[in-house]
Amino acid sequence: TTGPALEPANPLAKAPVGRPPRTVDGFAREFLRELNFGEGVALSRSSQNDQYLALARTIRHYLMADWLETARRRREHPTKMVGYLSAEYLLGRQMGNALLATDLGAIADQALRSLGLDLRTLRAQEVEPGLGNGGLGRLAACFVDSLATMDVPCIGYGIRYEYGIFRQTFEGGRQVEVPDSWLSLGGPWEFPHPDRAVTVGFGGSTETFVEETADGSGHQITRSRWVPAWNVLGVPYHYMVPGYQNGVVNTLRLWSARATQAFDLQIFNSGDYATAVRAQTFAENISKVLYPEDSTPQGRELRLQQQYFFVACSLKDFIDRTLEKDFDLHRLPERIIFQLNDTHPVIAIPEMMRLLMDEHGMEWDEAWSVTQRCFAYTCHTLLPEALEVWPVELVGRLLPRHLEIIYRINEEFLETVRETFPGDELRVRRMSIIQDHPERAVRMANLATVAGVKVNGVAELHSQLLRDKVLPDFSELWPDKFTNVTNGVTPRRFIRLANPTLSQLITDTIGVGWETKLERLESLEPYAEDEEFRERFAAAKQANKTRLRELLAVRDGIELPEHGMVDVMVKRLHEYKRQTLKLLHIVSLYEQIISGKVAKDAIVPRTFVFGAKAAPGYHMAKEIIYLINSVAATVNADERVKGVLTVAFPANYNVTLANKLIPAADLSEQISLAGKEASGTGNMKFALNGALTIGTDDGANVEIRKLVGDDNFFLFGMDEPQVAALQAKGYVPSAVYESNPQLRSAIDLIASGHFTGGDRGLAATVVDDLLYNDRFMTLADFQSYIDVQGEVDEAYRDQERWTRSAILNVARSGFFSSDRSMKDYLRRIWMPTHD
Ligand code: HBZ
Repeated sequence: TTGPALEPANPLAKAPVGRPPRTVDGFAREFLRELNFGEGVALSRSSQNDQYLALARTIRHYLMADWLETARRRREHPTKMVGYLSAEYLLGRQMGNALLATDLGAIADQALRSLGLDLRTLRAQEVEPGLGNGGLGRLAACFVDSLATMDVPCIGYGIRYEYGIFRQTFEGGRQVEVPDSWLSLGGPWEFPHPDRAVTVGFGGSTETFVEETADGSGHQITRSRWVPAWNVLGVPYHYMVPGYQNGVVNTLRLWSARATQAFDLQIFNSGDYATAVRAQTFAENISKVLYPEDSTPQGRELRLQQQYFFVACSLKDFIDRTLEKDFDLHRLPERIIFQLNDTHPVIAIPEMMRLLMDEHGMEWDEAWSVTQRCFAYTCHTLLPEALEVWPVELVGRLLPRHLEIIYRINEEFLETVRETFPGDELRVRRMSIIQDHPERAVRMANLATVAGVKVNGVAELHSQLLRDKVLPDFSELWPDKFTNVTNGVTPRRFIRLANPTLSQLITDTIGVGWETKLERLESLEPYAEDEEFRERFAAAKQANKTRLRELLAVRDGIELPEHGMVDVMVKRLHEYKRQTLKLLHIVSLYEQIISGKVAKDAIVPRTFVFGAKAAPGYHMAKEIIYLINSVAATVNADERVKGVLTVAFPANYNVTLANKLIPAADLSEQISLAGKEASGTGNMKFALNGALTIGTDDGANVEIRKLVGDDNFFLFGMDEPQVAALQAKGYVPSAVYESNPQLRSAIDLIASGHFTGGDRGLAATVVDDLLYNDRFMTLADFQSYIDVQGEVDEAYRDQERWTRSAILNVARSGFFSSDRSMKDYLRRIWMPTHD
């Protein structure tokens, strides 16, 4: 791209050459061309994977002209962009979404049929890119989808992990992790650009030198520069992010690490192969695997390497490649706002300072003024142990220049604090970017808060608690810095793709276009009183249940009953999310039936569905998984509860499975201890698919309940102030156990070894924790949960009433579109003056 602009002689080369025809024959021809000339196989000799790859490349063609066109338009009229910096993008399968975005589903279906192939079978070949852990990663994927749909210029920056989140299997009921080699059969959705690789430094030291100031005054200043000890290459891989049927395709740019020299040929020739490739292995390890811990940062060196690697590549890419040449960097905030998805990319702040000063010659004050306007920070947690801190020793060793910069930022910041609150050294210590105990470390959330234009939480309650409990000193100092943006989910993937039957019913009823104007779901509200609509709505739910039964039979060999309530709890396994509370409910129902306390037919038949991965090193979470599987096996095999209680725990819950599970749910379990779940986004997906929620007053549940109404939401448990009060008073779980016979019977049955083949030891870890620790107050909320589950049963017996409520959940949840979240980010954070 250097030198004079190329003026091609052939006018065809100026614009994207012709789009492929949107006809069945045209599509079939494109597909065959890809199979023959792209994959190099004849249809008669092709495997299903060949066909899948050729189909993916065919669909790509239809997006390509829009992609080039979007890029050209953005280059010719540069405006302020969003640089979304996220270590995770939990994208889910690409093919269905690409077909929806291009509206090619029907054409592709017929074209493949004409060749004797089946679209559904080929779609099922795709291994989803699991480049995220859970809510935070999926949120990033929803946000880039919405920005493309709203034609907002955005580049999503992240890491192209060679191995995404592990594949979960069960052996003897215990979780076993299998590496997720999602790329092994080819990555037809990515575009590698090795020629555009970026160099990133690590280690080494800094040196100071004296320089005359740029103003010609002859003054000298001392500056610092970094001499890294080793370099790594970042190779960008581009992914298309298509808007919904609007001709816009944005870019997701994920970085893959390579060694700067492939390997040392001399050493190789001398026969020491292992030494020769060591540098390569070392470098490539950086983007090898996603860390599967989603709440307790382990402070591992490789993790900091990953974080610095991807933000260094991204900032350089933006400044050197995306911005016009010779753009005055003092005006950088006019062109970019980098949104920091949690603390994972926060090292971008000192990196920006380093670039502006050491590579672009700015002085501290100018660089700081620019940097402070280029970043905004989103916090996704309330658990103090989830806030990242990096040991000073590690940062100094890996990024010595950045540590210097962080120290200076801190010095100047603490000066402000001392000026504002003279004599308050305790406050200074609390607010410092550097903590002293238990070890000297950099507090990344403090750094982000000091440098960011705005700090936001992800639901109203969360943003309030963030101000009051997590960062109170900062909100006192800078009240206007804090804001809320309630999370959202993309209706394209989570309604249209996941739930075609409901989508058809909605379109038939309120017309087209709701997918991008989700508030229009409001107009479904009167239909809650329309009997024919209710029947169709209930039939759609039933069809989704049947679809799930068929899937789980094939996928997991799980047999679900045909009728009854489908009660679903799917999310990462965490003590604060309280899967054990759900388990106690199941065990209690079971115990009451087998002991004859309750008649079998007094209970509404239910299928309980769990989906949850545990971080591989999270021992308690893995014990809970084992216990759920043990209870499932026992309950499902017991004739006394057959047809009434069924427990299903399909392995490897992921986006693909979510898309089948959520539309089939009657009841959505959102039962975290109040004050612990920042927002939740699964809760929104369920409501939008017509499930009723049983939930605590936590995260976005609060807003869901406010919108759908108390009559259409099952609230239980303590609220956050009650939790805080109980905590202060002193919570004794064993006293709750002693005083509640129903709870006692359930826990005793587990402790007796009934579900664990008579082995009491196998249940002891979970039982002992509940009785003697119970950090998340499961027992304290037990009775309330059981009582409200009784109300759920009663409501479900009246199917007409239930369906009415389910319809109102759909009609009143339009607020939870991620398009709305993006509008809020635009107005409150990214472009506050422009409305
Ligand atoms: O982010 C989740 C919150 O728990 C959830 O309440 C919220 O709805 C969602 C989106 O805002 N947080 C995560 O998913 N966090 C992670 O996955 C994570 C990953 C790596 C980490 C820390 C957290 O080092």
